[in-house]
Amino acid sequence: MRQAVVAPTFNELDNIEWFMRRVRDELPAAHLFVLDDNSPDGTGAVADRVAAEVGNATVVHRAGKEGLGSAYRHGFEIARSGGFDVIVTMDVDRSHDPVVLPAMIAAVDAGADVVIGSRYVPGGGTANWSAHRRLLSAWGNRYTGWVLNMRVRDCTSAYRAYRAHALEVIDPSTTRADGYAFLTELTRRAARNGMSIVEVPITFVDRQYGTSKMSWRIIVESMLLVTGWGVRDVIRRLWARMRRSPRSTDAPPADAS
Ligand SMILES: Nc1nc2c(ncn2[C@@H]2O[C@H](COP(=O)(O)OP(=O)(O)OP(=O)(O)O)[C@@H](O)[C@H]2O)c(=O)[nH]1
Ligand SMILES: [Mg+2]
Repeated sequence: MRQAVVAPTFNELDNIEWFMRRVRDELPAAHLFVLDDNSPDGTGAVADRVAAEVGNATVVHRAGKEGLGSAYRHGFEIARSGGFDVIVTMDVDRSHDPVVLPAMIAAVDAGADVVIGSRYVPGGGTANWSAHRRLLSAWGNRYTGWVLNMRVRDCTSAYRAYRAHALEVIDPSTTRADGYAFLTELTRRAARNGMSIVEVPITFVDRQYGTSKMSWRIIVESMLLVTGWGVRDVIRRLWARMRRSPRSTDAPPADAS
């Protein structure tokens, strides 16, 4: 299977070289795509140098910071036109340990459409997170799974492997969200299309170098969108039930006059 790894970066100077070399160690045959949003700290130039050293890597230099969702949509499009069979997405900040990569690829090989590196299945977890971040993420994920009626435990993990065909059906190009909601939307589309979603346990390590781009705006965007989708789903289900019910009819009233 031809593998691509898509990795967006913004100000990851302390992490980018480690990341590219570790991914190359774990997946020697994968093509690595780094999408850098013109990081002011010079991440893009370091990525260019390391790409030349490790080979089979492309650095896409984007004009400016446009958000994670935008970078992923761009990366997916490039991977799609490159004819890859499996597309992996990862954070560059050492939160996603490349050691799990072979297990994720193996799960796709074994038949999964979407593989999620999951903090909330047995064997998974978070290291060195503050209590408030742990609670926020754990409850955010529970709420999302419940509202959207999905069995997935970790809807917002960005550590994933997609079968190329699954990504065609999910069609990320028609999503608009940028933060966690973007990841939730892809998960939701996979679940609604009856895809096989497999969660592989990971230990998520909080970033130690560089600065966080997490913000309240991203969290609020995510919660509002998830709630909106959930309400829409409930209305759709009720509507479908009403149309199926023997007492309801689509025919107009016999005589309205
Ligand atoms: N190209 C691009 N990459 C981004 C952008 N924002 C974040 N990233 C990258 O996306 C990945 C995840 O972003 P993080 O800042 O780690 O987000 P997070 O994991 O939710 O939060 P922290 O780990 O607390 O920083 C990292 O590799 C970032 O460098 C962006 O606007 N453009
Ligand atoms: Mg991070």
